[in-house]
Amino acid sequence: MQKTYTVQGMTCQHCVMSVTEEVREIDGVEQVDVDLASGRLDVTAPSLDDAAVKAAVEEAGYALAAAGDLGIRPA
Ligand SMILES: [Cu+2]
Repeated sequence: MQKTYTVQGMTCQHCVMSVTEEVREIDGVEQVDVDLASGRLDVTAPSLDDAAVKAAVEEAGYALAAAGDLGIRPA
């Protein structure tokens, strides 16, 4: 499955790398794609805990967007 979130606060490619590295550390995550311009975060995993994604993004120093509980983008 793939889930898409919105990350706030990223300003450069280094931010993208930080978020990517942290989210990659979540158990079972197969692929992480971050788009700096839109703040779009795509995560691919067999199953995915939104709270774990939120924690990873916060660990990197950023936040998921307020839209929706966890910044999850509507499909
Ligand atoms: Cu940065």
